Amino acid sequence: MDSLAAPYPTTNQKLIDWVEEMVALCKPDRVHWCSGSDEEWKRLTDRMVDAGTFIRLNPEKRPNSFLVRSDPNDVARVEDKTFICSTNKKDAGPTNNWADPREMKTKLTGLFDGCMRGREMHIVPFSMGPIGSPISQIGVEISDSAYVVLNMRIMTRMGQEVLDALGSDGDFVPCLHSVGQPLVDGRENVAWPCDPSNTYIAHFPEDRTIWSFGSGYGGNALLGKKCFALRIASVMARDEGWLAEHMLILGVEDPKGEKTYVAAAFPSACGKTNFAMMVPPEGFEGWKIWCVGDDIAWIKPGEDGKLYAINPEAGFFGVAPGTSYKTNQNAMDSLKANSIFTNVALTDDGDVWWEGMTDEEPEHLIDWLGNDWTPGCGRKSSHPNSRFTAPAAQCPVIDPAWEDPKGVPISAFLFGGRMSKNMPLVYQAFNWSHGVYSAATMGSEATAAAVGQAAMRRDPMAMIPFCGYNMADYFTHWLNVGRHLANPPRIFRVNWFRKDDQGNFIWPGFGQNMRVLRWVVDRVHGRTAPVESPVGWMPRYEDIDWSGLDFPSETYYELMAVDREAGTQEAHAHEELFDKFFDRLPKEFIYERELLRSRLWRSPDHWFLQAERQTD
Ligand code: TSX
Ligand code: MN
Repeated sequence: MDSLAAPYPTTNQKLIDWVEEMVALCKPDRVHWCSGSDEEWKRLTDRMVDAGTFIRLNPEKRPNSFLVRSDPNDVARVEDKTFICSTNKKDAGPTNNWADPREMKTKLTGLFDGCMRGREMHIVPFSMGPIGSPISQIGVEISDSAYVVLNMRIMTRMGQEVLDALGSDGDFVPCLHSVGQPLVDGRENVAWPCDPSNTYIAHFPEDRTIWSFGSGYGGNALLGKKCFALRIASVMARDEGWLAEHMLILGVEDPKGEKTYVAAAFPSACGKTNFAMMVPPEGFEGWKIWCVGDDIAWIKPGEDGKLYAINPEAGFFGVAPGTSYKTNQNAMDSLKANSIFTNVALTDDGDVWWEGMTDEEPEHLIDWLGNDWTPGCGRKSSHPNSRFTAPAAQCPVIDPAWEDPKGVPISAFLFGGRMSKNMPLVYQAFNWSHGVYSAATMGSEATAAAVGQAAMRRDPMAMIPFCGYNMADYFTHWLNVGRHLANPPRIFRVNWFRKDDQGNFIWPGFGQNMRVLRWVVDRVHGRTAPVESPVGWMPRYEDIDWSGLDFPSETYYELMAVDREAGTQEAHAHEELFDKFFDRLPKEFIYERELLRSRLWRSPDHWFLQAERQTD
């Protein structure tokens, strides 16, 4: 019998065998190997417009761009349906859902059996990272969703070039995806097929494969991103001595043209994309921020004992609401064309709008559910997790080295949460293990409605939803990576979100964060000496470049204050996190915590910046 999948545009037997097996399992009507060509893009987008899934935006306002409305029940990653399927439950760790790999494969084989009947199977070869870079990896996603294909074409390097790079014996990560809605028994297609009641996002770290069923949205369906580049890649990184991190990468260029690269991890809703392409404020003429990536970093030790990072992605899949020319002009300019918008509102002139995009609300919109919307109607026009998918190459400040196959040298790691009290604007860790400890204990405040009080949600390295193995082993891996580096990056904690007693943000944030970055760069190059505080090395007021901003030293010391009592409570709270990992927690963390407690209790009053301010 002739194969549906032939002719093959590859000689890779492992790939051919896997595709044949998946065709037999999923039973699609047609099979299409994606080339990544413009003709293919035109054919798929035309088809999606005809099917009513895509709305073509006004070509004068937003060329080659489309709006998509998902099923209202398929709007975000589904963490409770996300599984790490390692042989031993303990290898998934206490922060992941675990399922037995054989049981999960049996269950999913049942769900995938015939799931593509009446549909086309797309085979999407993709490279995470520049094709041919020694840090890059190849994946192949099989999907029955053209939305997935078109997003993968923006978010990754996709198509024939990747098959050529794969060659006949190259290795790849097989990623199987279906929206889970076969067109059988006379069922009509719908604009956004999905199966929320049977959704599973399953990772098999031991054979490095991904099976995703039932959802067409974001990280559930674009399997190169969170599933591969973080969950599976973190396992590869552990085994091979590198890091796969939930980090943005940016380059700071000083007026002399010297470039310093920084990688930074923030939990969600901290403005990572804004920070990644920030515009320096007034007073910083000659300084420039270059963006390498806004979400994921793959980081490997180089021959010179430094860490080198690539952005494995080729696009931005950013949260739309709150993105504006005021908060992030470079993101706005990145999505002027060739972009896909999901679950935002449609304007009367065929463009998109979302909450926070402009100061003035349009007089009329079609909201993300397809209903009429007017200002004051009491509903949001866009879903809070609505997204833009835009090519990174369109970012006006994309770093000239963003596709350099050897990566960019990382001089500093920043870790930051959202804390309204007690956490200073910035401090530098005393050393690598103290830095890893600081990163592992970070988190963000979530308002616990019941108590009406801010509760800490710990999110070590912003990796809680994305580490593909036991996070205690992940901490150990971090400690080990630093130990073997001759020139490890310096580690910093930052917090843009401290509030005063009236509940106002103390720090203006956004472009003003450049002042913090400048101190980080000065520290990295040994150009400034810090003060030793109980929590870490800190800048004095006069160590920060204040040109162009009127920021009084009293306010600064309020922002930087470390409180003996509150700090001790915080250190105590770390135990709660550590208890989860008990037997596998690195010993270093026990000692770091004791050292922190000792510094907080035994330091004389003048070591506390709060006290320094009062005695000035
Ligand atoms: O992205 C943010 N960043 C990083 C930017 C480079 N946001 C938005 C967070 C939600 C996603 C911030 N919000 C930042 C920040 O540094 N800081 C704040 C808090 C803040 C909000 C509004 C103001 C100031 C601070 N407004 C005025 O000062 C007028
Ligand atoms: Mn992310």
